[in-house]
Amino acid sequence: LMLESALRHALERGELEMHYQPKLNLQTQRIVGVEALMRWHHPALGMIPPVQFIPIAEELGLILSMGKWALEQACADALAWQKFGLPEVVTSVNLSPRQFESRTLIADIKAVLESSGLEPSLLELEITEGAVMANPEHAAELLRTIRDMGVGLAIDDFGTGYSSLSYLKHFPLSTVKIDRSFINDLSQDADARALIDGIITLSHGLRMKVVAEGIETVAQLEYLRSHGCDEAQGYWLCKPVPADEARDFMARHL
Ligand code: G
Ligand code: G
Ligand code: NA
Ligand code: MN
Repeated sequence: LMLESALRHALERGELEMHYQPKLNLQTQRIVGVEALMRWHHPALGMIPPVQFIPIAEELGLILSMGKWALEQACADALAWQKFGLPEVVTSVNLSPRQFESRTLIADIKAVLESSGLEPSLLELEITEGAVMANPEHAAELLRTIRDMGVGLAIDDFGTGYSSLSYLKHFPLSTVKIDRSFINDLSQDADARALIDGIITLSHGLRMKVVAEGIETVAQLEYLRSHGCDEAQGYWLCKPVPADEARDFMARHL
């Protein structure tokens, strides 16, 4: 209850912050993207993790304004990195199911691209299986509109939700993110490896890029590289860090 009322003021009080986790291209060894992840720094309660506050924000409908702010902040940071002289990277922003259902989503994306001046191809939106499966026909139309704007679309936590594979063919997705639970089980579980291999083959067959998340060991990295996975993110490379640290990390890893 206390968290609820505190969250209502978090945005206006400047308590929200975006952190960024770099993504490595496994073939070129270059940093090619970052995932933007929201952080709430409450003055008394300290750092509150998104698993605690995102569901509350969803419930209270606050996720719409918070999500719009996240999009604006991520695009602004991306543009600042470009002006700093860094090579272009794709910035991925998580969209909650509530945002995905919002009538203003398309207008919000257009507005943030226009006001920031960021190239649409340098923005990617991460959505979950649940968000698109709630209303697949409506989702397909929305996704096509976003795709036609030149913005990338990733399906997040793939393999954990509804296991309907047919929608991968119907939705104009550019990226599949293998859920970190599969990566975690990779070394001791042949079934996890079979699933990973299957997701990579399937995604490439449908002309989608594959990103593995939650890479914590070099063994996991090497497995994914040798099995054709395109990109990786995880603590092994870099944890999510504030914008200036992300910029410095990218500058050190050209
Ligand atoms: O670091 P991590 O604890 O950041 O994130 C935990 C969960 O919170 C993830 O499922 C992630 O997708 C979600 N999350 C993090 N940042 C955002 C955000 O900006 N918007 C939404 N909708 N979800 C986010
Ligand atoms: O659900 P989503 O994929 O958006 O969430 C990303 C979450 O994964 C964030 O909470 C982020 O902090 C976390 N994360 C990123 N890299 C790693 C990792 O290597 N190991 C673990 N356990 N979590 C990670
Ligand atoms: Na995500
Ligand atoms: Mn994920």
